[in-house]
Amino acid sequence: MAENGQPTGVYSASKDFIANAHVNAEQYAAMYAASVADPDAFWGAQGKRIDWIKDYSTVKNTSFDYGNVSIKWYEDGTLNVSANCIDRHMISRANQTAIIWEPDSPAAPAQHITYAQLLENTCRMANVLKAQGVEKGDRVVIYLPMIPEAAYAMLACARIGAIHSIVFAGFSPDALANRINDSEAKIVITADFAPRGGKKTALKSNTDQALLHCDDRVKCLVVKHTGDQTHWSAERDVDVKAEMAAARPYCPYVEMNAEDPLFILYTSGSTGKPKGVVHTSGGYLVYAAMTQQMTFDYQDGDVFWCTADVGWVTGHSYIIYGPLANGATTIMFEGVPTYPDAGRFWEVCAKHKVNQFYTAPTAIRSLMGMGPEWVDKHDLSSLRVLGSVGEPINPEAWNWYNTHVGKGKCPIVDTFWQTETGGHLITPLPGAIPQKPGSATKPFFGVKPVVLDPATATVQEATEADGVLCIADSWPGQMRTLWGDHARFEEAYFAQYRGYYFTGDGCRRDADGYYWITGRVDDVINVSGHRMGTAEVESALVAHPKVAESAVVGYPHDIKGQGIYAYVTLMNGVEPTDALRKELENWVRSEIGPIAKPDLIQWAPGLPKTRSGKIMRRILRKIAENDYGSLGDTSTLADPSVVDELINNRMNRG
Ligand code: 6R9
Repeated sequence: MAENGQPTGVYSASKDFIANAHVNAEQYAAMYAASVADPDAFWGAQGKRIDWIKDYSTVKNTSFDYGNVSIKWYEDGTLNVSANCIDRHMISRANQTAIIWEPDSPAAPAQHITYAQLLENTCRMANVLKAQGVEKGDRVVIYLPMIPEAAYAMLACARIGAIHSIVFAGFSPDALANRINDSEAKIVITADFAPRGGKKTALKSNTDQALLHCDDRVKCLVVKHTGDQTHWSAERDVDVKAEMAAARPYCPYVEMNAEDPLFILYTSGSTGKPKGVVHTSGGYLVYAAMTQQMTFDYQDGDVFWCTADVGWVTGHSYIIYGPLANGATTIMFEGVPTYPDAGRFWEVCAKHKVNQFYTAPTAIRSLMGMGPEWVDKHDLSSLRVLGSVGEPINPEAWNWYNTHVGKGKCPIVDTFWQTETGGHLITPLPGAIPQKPGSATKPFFGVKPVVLDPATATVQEATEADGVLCIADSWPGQMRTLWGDHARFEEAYFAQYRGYYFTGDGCRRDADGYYWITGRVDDVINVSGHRMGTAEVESALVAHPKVAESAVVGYPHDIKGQGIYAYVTLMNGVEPTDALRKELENWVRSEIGPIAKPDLIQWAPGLPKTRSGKIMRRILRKIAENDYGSLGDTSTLADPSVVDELINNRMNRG
């Protein structure tokens, strides 16, 4: 509702909502002030929301000092994350549903997995891993569809102290092999096939291909999910379901230090190969649990649905760790929003009486295009809070979400955060912070955002500011390092703006102190909420024998947020044809995965380069945006005439 019924562009929750919320405006102000004034006291108290085996005596020990960056929270405490997400709920919630699994096909029955069943299945999986020789500190790669076994596998790793590294099931064999090798994993857990939207991805066959490039000792655990035939290697492959059925139903959990790694998750950076973001156990869990409860105003008994995939950080923190640490009922959805029709999300919301619904702007935009009738035919009266994540939400999509899904009565939490941050950094708390469509609003507790002038690297003190977004001090959910490369960690996040964590995002702060994320300022693009380095797509393209050179940039795309625009220079004598364009699209699909397929490929006989040979991406971005009137200074180019050629043959004339 707009305040006073006026279309002010500021939306507040109802009085009733505010009265029952965990946090109201006064509480937010007081708690936020306390959290930044005395982080030790604040996080010392918040740490008690999880169970410790040995209590911590220190809370925060962190330094953002380039050259000596070190981040430790609760460092002498010990705990087990799996015990926190399962065992501790056994007294009061053994028969409560922990996970509702909704399969790809609505004709198949949903599964309601209780906390007691979650414990048993996690223990069986843990025993299977142990029988395969997995020990504390070992890495386990998980390459699974959105099925309950993915949750069991994550929690089983946490239970025995193994470090999981999930690879999104949409990634190609090459991407999988790189991640198995970089983390030196002992085991990969996969499934025969991944059904999605009525189609099947051959995960086992992808894994077979990946393992050709890995150490022979890597074992392959296979969940027979669809039951379709796959190639089977007797010495290497293990039938997970059969082994689980035969395994002991209980497995003791291991005592872990707060700073022992819980998982690695690879994400795209602006340069080089994907980065293995490392999250540890204690601080991450405290932060995931607290944000899940506060940001969504999760109340005991609510049904929580985050539509992300566990292959992304959102699935880690808000399908598995946050909700389960809080004893919630969390939905795990195998399918897609448009199968069998554009009403699937809303059908599932009605069927399971979902209270909090959390999705990405790209999904909202694509459903918006199909018309409101798909929403209107389902009973959405159970919804209380709506969430958005992954990219800025445009006001048009915000309004549609608010009107058609929330019926004007559900606060929308636009949560800004990153793989690196473990949980929400800037977000409304629904009972406390009025929303402005398109703004992530205010910082979460303990988070100190600063806006820096990128030219001078100075902090802008005025309330109204425009620049790059950094964070001035650590919070418990922050990543600790990059797997095997602490120097790269410091270089990527702490070198450019000394003393600060650099998010890579641009940002504006308005007169009310609200933050508006304006998108990445580096060579990272955001396609349908999936993060991608332009360098990754470029190196896939140049790996093709007919490609001499390529430059990839993002351009505005109505549904995906950003599309992938590739400029390709072919080898001498190669004919640029539509067939070759298709071939290159398929090539990138198979090198990285379907999400990386270029939307537009422009043949570029030459690329705009400086005299020192650097590609001027600024110019290529402008041409891709169809905004070539304001190219800026092109005088430093080695050959300015290539620009006219590129403009004349541009692909995006919309
Ligand atoms: C959680 C997740 C992180 C990047 C981030 C930013 C963009 C995420 C956003 C948002 C505007 C939001 N981003 N949430 N931009 N408003 N609410 O998405 O992690 O995949 O690592 O992506 O996504 O650009 O830097 P990740």
